[in-house]
Amino acid sequence: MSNVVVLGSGIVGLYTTYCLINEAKINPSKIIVIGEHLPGDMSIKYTSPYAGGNFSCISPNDPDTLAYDKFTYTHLAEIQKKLGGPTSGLDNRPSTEFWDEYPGDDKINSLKAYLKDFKVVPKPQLPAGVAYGITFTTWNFYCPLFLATFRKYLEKLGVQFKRQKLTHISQAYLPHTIAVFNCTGIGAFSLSGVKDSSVYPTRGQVLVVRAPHIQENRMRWGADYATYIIPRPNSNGQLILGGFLQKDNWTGDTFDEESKDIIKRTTELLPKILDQPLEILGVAAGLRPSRHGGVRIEAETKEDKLLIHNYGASGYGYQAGLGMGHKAVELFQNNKKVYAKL
Ligand SMILES: Cc1cc2nc3c(=O)[nH]c(=O)nc-3n(C[C@H](O)[C@H](O)[C@H](O)COP(=O)(O)OP(=O)(O)OC[C@H]3O[C@@H](n4cnc5c(N)ncnc54)[C@H](O)[C@@H]3O)c2cc1C
Ligand SMILES: *C1O[C@H](CO)[C@@H](O)[C@H](O)[C@H]1NC(C)=O
Ligand SMILES: *[C@@H]1O[C@H](CO)[C@@H](O)[C@H](O)[C@H]1NC(C)=O
Ligand SMILES: *[C@@H]1O[C@H](CO)[C@@H](O)[C@H](O)[C@H]1NC(C)=O
Repeated sequence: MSNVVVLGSGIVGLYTTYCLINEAKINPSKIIVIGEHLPGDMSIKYTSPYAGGNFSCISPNDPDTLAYDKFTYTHLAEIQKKLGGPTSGLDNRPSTEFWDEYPGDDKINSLKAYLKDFKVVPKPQLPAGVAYGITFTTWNFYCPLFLATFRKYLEKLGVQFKRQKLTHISQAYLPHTIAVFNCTGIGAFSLSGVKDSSVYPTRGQVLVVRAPHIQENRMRWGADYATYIIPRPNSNGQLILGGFLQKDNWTGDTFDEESKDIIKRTTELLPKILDQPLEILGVAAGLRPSRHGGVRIEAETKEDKLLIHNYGASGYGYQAGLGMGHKAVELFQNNKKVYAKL
């Protein structure tokens, strides 16, 4: 009768649930996912539907993050297959990334060991002001669709989803709960019992446009800006144009000046976007759940129950989150006393 609670139904909570089933071999009917917001919802407190949704070079260069990225990239084919193929909203697309400054050997050596079709762009082909560029085959997510498909897949296996807002972490402990995974994203800032003041938002704004003729990713990383173009797979031609990385800005409002700036930068980076009249479908702002010191994946024992934190994925929940879930579930499996109760 004992059960495992995953608090949070964003991409990090879903990946963690997946790892509980596929790695720790937990019977899905013993898992309950609780969230104030569930796949299908849109709210500024729920970051996952707003992500651009590609695997990119956005994440930092520390060894842990590089390992989470690699784990995720190399296991996404398995998830795509289980979720029914490209119609799940996850598929491969070509990508080009440019940097105004060389990102460093740690990053590049790590990426070139596993990215499919990795190539360095020859210097003469780099746009003005760009120091380094690569091309590779990446993973793209149509985030709202992927979240919904992932939830359906988990529900079909027997996982329960429950809508509930917790005001204190203790409410996550149901009568038979032996472990709680804390995947609350930006919510980790305000939940009492585990208030983490290291958590802060990095606001982004994106445009969703219809541009079926664009089927490639392109990014440019500058010292104080990020410009990106991300097609949404299986979305009837939707393209994400971004973006902004604004620390400590909590507003979910969108701004016309920012939209204009995004259009200017993205169409300079990939002029063929304008081969068709620009049809804007929507403008959205989202809060990346950032954390000073990086993601927190840690286990604590509370009485004889286990609390495993897994939050702070900032701008890379989709591309690193499966590796984060893997590590969090490993902490659970390593606690033989609690794990043995299942
Ligand atoms: C503009 C933009 C572009 C992005 N692009 C990319 C990209 O291309 N690639 C990428 O990898 N990442 C990208 N990201 C980042 C990505 O969206 C995040 O890393 C990811 O969504 C974080 O997921 P999460 O599961 O940690 O949090 P969330 O999705 O916010 O989920 C948190 C969950 O916890 C629940 N919760 C929180 N507090 C409580 C509570 N007290 N009680 C009950 N439930 C609670 C919420 O309801 C929700 O279910 C982007 C983000 C933005 C804003
Ligand atoms: C895709 O790229 C954009 C910009 O580079 C970035 O903000 C976002 O986090 C990336 N998405 C993923 C899933 O990596
Ligand atoms: C999750 O962690 C955050 C940050 O420490 C904390 O505020 C929140 O209470 C925790 N939630 C649970 C269920 O442990
Ligand atoms: C948040 O960002 C918006 C848009 O860039 C800006 O107008 C606003 O002043 C910012 N707010 C804070 C508190 O920085």
